[in-house]
Order: sequence, then C-alpha cells, then structure tokens
Amino acid sequence: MSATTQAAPAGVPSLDVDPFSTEFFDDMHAAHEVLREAGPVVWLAKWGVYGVARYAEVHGVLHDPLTFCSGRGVGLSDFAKEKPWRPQSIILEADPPAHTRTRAVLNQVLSASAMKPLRAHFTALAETKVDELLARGSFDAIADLAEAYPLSVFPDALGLKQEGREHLLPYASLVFNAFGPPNQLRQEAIERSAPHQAYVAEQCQRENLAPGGFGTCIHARADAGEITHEEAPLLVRSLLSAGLDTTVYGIGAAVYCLARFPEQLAKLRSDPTLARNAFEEAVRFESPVQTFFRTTTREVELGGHAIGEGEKVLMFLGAANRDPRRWEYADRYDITRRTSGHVGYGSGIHMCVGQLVARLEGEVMMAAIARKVGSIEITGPVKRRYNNTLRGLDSLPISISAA
Ligand code: OVV
Repeated sequence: MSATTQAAPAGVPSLDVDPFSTEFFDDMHAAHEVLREAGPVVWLAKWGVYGVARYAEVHGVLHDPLTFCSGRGVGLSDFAKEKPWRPQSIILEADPPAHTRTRAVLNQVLSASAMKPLRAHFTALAETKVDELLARGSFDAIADLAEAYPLSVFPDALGLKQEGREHLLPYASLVFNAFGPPNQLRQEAIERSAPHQAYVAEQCQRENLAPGGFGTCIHARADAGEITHEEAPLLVRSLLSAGLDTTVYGIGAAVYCLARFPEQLAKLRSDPTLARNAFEEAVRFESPVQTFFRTTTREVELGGHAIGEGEKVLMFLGAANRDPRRWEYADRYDITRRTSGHVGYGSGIHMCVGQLVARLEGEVMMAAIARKVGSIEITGPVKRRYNNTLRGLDSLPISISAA
C-alpha cells in the first residue's frame, strides 16, 4: 500500500477519496457525484492514477483502445512494471491485433445462435427456482436466488463436472478483487487463492469439459485452427472468471431493485415483456461491475488535460451510468427507460463478450418473477459485500407472495 499520496499533475483536480475503501463502497453515489463534478478528469492521489467519472469521458476512453490499452492490465497493476498475479488473460488483457482473434472465437461461442438451444432450459430452471422460493416464502435473495440460479445453469452450460464447483464463486471474487489496488481485499484474496487457481486450471483442460458445452466449443475452435491448443484453456478460464459472479451480482441487483421499487414490480407484472429491459436497467442502475482501468500508450489529451504515456486511468462505469449529463432522472430505477448506451457491460471492442448469456439469465428470471410473484418485501438487515470491482450485497432477506 502507498504510504504517502502522490502529487497531482498541474491543473488536474486532485482528490483524496479512495474508491477501493469500505467508506467509499458504503456511500458511493455521493462520492461519484464528487468525482463527476470535480472535472472531466481527476487525479486520485491515494493511488497515483487518473480517474474519469462522467459518461462522455468514460465512453471516450472505452472507444480509443489503442491509446487506452488493456494489454498492460485493466487493474491498477501495470503489467509493463509488475508481473501479473496469474497468467494474463488473452482476451480481457489484450489489445488488437492479438485481441481481435481471441475475441472472434468467444463472439462465436457466445453468439445469438448459441443462445437459442439454452433458452427453454434456462427458463424452466428460473420458473422452478421461483416456485421453490414461493413455497418457502422467506429466504435470502442473494444466496438462495442470485447465487443459486446462475449456479444451476451456467456451470452446466460451460460443461463443468459437479465436483469442486464450490471454488467458482471464490475464484471469481478473487479475480475481481485483484483488479484493485494492493489493499486488504486484494492481498487476502491472493493469499488464499492457490486451491481456487488449481481447481480452475484443471477444469480448463479439454478432457474435463462435457460435450455440447461452451468449454468444448472453445477447444473445437483450436481444432479449426482459429486459436492454438495452448490458448483454448485460457479462453475457458475467461468464462470461469467472468461468467458466473457477474450474473450473480446482476440478478442480485435486479431483485434488490424490484424489492425497493414496488411500483416497478407492478409495472413488470402488468407487462412481462418488460423483463429484459428491467434487467438491463438494473445493470445500469447498480452497475455490478463498477470500474476498470486502462493504461495510456502515448501522450494524449483527455478532458482538456495532457496525460503522459504509461499512466493508469480508472473508468467509473457506475458513475457514468448515473451521469445527469447523459441520463434523465439518472437515480431512478425505471424499467421502461431507454437503457441503450449504458456502460454496465463496457462499450467498444472489449464490451462484455458474454452479454447475451447474462441477459438471457436476467431476462428469464425477471420474466418468472413477473408471472409468478405478487409482492416482495425486505424483512431484515441488508448487508453489503465488499469487492474492489463488483458492487452487490452479501445478504438480502426477503419474503415474497404468489401472484
Ligand atoms: C471481463 C473479465 C473479467 C474477469 C476476467 C476476465 C474477463 C478474463 O478474461 O479472464
């Protein structure tokens, strides 16, 4: 951890807020407003990095991937100066032209046509889950719904064996904590990472993946010569890293929205075709993935300031998604809003490659709730879960009644 703070470049507003502290996570919307209003670019003295929190600059950085690169890591650590904590991702932490080839493979494996055979099964399991929870009446919406539902569909869709699946959420939590600075969240996660890393490395091998799943599909692209047989396990690792916890947080966000805004639940019940947009709006409103960094590859002008080469820039996706310059009634959860353009999945060449899987899970869960649930009530203390990148809850006790 940095013992002292680092001086701001001339003219850039310097802030001493730590966007990776529990105080920040606890009162994030106020802190986001401070970041947006301080200027188009700020200096985060605690970590010696630039930050952008307005929609225009976040969008601008996302759409200039050659200047604001990913190959030096999308966390605080600069891979040009520090060894990555695990072998670098060949899609997330890559730039064109290398990224273009690996991205094309996952684009195909996770394409709209690949979703078609999954929809009926994902829908049936969402309906079964909601029926089971209606029968219980009271439960924890995080463990029993937001975690339980993706765990019931995604590992099977990937083709994972049953044994060892308890490593999946801890591994993803580690990956997203590791994008942060060397604070306690990151350091403790890495210290405890060995068994989770060993599990994941093993499941990425072809012989451990069931036929018909996303994992086997990726290995088949190596047979076709689109990637090498050494690259295939690393692309499977990307799905294991990014494909489960993100949807847990997304569905958790959506249920938390419906629980807090009963008039939106009423609207959803009256028109279940709003299910997909209700999920999308929850992704904008809560931004389960809050931040990513880029690294400058040259001197560049950003928000009226000259920024040197090799600087880290932190993009506040969650702040951009509520920037009043871009969104009317930004702080309102409105399932009929035009959500397109939100950066909850990023934007540009790195925009979430698994977005169709995420939206499928989110949509069918919201649709099952729309058709079956009459009311949602929060019945106990709401507890936040702290992670350097992901925003969500540890516990959301609710009771639900049948429609
Ligand atoms: C988007 C994302 C998050 C975490 C890990 C990865 C990707 C990866 O490619 O490993």
